[in-house]
Amino acid sequence: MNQAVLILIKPDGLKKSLTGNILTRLSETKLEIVAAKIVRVPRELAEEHYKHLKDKPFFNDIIQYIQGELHDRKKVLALVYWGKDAIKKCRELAGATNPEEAEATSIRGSYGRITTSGVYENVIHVSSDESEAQREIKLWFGPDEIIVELYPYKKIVCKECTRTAWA
Ligand code: IDP
Ligand code: MG
Repeated sequence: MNQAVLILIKPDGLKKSLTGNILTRLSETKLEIVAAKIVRVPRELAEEHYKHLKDKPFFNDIIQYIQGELHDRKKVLALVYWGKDAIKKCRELAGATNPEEAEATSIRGSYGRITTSGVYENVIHVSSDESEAQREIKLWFGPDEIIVELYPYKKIVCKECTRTAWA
């Protein structure tokens, strides 16, 4: 069954210059990239993304982590991969959440670490299931930023909108 999945290369992945390596690993899946962008992550987006973890003791740490506060890289690379069993394939390649428990050859096993303050710096985010993938993709991307029609959308006419354009 074709699925979409949100992938984030987290700030530690960018700081360690792992973008190429991670994308090469993901290309083993033969999935299609249908959206991609660099994002400076506002706190509200970070909190919404990780809202299922808001009662965890490490919540504030992972908000800072995904915003790049720990790595002097205040951005993530966000992508949507699409194709057969996309979530399972990408989660398998990513490996377990705890990089010390992740298989050594997985992305997290190869490149992740646990900081002295206990944050799992695991270089990549992969949506965990289909409903989370849909929630996350809608949070990170608008319909116009994805080159296939994943979910129903509507047209909004906004005459009074202000937007940025090239001068
Ligand atoms: P996932 O990224 O494998 O889906 P989640 O449980 O959704 O795992 O956790 C989100 C992120 O929060 C993880 O990728 C990791 O960076 C961090 N994290 C999760 N559990 C822990 C923990 O027990 N200690 C420290 N950091 C954690
Ligand atoms: Mg998760």
